[in-house]
Amino acid sequence: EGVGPQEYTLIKIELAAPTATAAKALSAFDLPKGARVFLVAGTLRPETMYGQTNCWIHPDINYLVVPTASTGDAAAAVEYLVCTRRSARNMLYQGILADSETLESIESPARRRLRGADLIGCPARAPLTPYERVYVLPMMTIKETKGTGVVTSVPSDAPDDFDLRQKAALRDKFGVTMDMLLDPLPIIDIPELGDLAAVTLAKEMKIQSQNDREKLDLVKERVYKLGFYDGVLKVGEFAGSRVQDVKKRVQQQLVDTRQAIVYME
Ligand code: A2H
Repeated sequence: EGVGPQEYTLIKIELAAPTATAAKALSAFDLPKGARVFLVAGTLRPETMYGQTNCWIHPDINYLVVPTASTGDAAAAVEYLVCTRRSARNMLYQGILADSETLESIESPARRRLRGADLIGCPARAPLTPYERVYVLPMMTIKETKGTGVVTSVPSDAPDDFDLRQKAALRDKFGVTMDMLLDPLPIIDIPELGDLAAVTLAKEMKIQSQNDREKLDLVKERVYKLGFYDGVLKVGEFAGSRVQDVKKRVQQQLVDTRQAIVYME
């Protein structure tokens, strides 16, 4: 990790229909009628959002549910973000949150929190991916000290975004069913590696689990570098363009359409 501030794109993934467990947990927050609830996933790769297949949360993290700054449109429903307390504090300083939030309200030990486990299995809507619904799934390697504590899954290009199909015990523990697991989508073509680079390299390197840290980091590094310098988008408005030429434009478009927020830490 670098020394300077890191810029993340926070992708707004809207809860579509909460499960019974999630609905019960959320009802304790007394959100105003019509409130929209978004999981916000921190990413360094907004140009890969065409390939999202699910949203990762950590089952044991207690998340905050924070209102965003008003758009000036009084009729618009209030939007709430699900994120770690640490990232909410950063968002406060960056003007992302509603004026009602203060350092005291965020730091208060009495502040109600939402357990990640309660959101597992919820269908959600993510921008740019062709899947109409992606599901909230558990990931144990999410760090509370990075980004928002929510990660979006792009298995074609992120070797960390592993496959729960091979994890029967983990699925059973959290009530994850096979229909929640969507296939990786080919979105970026990398010469020599093809259009499912992370999947291909993970196979080649015989990566068995998320605990193969060394191998995973090698693959991550390679896919990231090659994707950025040699990758060409295959889908969407910028199909045919090189990743490095359009990364910023994809981010800008997501921000302009209020589907993402720029966030620093
Ligand atoms: B990236 P860096 Cl396609 N815990 O997004 C663990 N990982 C986290 C996290 C957290 N709290 N918050 C964000 N991340 C992930 C896309 C992606 C990412 C692709 C390829 C590589 C990649 C889809 N997942 O990251 O330590 C997020 O995954 C490889 C570096 O700040 C975020 O970008 O460098 C990345 O790690 C940020 O990691």
